[in-house]
Amino acid sequence: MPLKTFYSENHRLHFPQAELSGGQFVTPFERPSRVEYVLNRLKERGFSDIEKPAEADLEPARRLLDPGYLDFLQTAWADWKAEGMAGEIIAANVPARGMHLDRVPANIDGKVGYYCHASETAMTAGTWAAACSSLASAQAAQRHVAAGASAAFALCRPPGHHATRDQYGGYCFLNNAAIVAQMMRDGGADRVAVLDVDFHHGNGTQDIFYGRGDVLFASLHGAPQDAYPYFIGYADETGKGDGDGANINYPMPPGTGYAVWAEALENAIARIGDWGADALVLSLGVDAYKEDPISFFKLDSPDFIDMGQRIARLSLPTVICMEGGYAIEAVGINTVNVLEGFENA
Ligand code: FKS
Ligand code: ZN
Repeated sequence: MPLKTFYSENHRLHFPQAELSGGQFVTPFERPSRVEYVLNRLKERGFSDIEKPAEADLEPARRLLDPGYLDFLQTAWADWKAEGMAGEIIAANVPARGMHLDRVPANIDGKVGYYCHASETAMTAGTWAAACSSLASAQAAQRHVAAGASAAFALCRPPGHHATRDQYGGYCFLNNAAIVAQMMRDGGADRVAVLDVDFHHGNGTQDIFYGRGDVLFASLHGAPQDAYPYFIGYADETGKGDGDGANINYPMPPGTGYAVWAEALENAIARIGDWGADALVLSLGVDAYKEDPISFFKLDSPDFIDMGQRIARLSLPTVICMEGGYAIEAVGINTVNVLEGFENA
């Protein structure tokens, strides 16, 4: 069965004008055209089975995440406008060292700070709807795999892996990969692995499963000393309690090329295999690419084919969720290269 894609054009409802970058507001790197490039490349390479997903099912999200956070996401824009705020939602004040980390302000400006961990990410009128449509694609891909397909591709936008159980940031609002992993558990998989190959550490996914032994998280990423999200993603974060040993980080320094990166991948794949995963969620970002404007690894386009081949050797039912990648013209090629490698392994 050829790999099927799930995709909703409602991602376009999320297109903020502002990203705080280098002390300026710039057009966000995470922009709608990214997925247009992926779509075009999919069609070009014969992945023509592309389906619009049914509406998102928020029940699994409510069980896995903080319900107060979901309510906030849903009502933030209306509350922001009701306070007379002129622009897009941007967090200006976040709880810092020595302050209360667990008291939710009543004021919307305060709430935004409470539920946000990175102020580069703006919210707009359509953000919630777009985040739901992104989740809908991931969920449809999960159902497709649950129904017997070996794999499916969710062309998610906005991405998800930085979203925790109660915070947005890093262009992410709902953690699609984590919600899908939970749905696979609910559907009968005893052990689910989430492999995150996006350049950035999947702090949200790590956070959600850190204390659990039934979902393993493995991430290859730019070392936190040098890369967003800066305060998490070290190799010594290995899980806690029941989750002890079920969190594996591979932080790597600026300039890392495919030889070193692929060694980390092989290690992650071996660990996932040994752990006895029954199903896999792949957080697929292609920002490890050498020309990516906000990342510092040196992968080349053919490397993404090899990446897909290696991951396919796990031979697990796999839901692939799109995450980042900003060298826009190459995003389509690199993403579809992973899928082709995966298919033709
Ligand atoms: C630019 C700095 C950007 C934020 C980076 C966010 C990366 C997001 C991502 C995702 F997959 F979520 F989209 N800092 N001046 O690529 O991990
Ligand atoms: Zn990324």
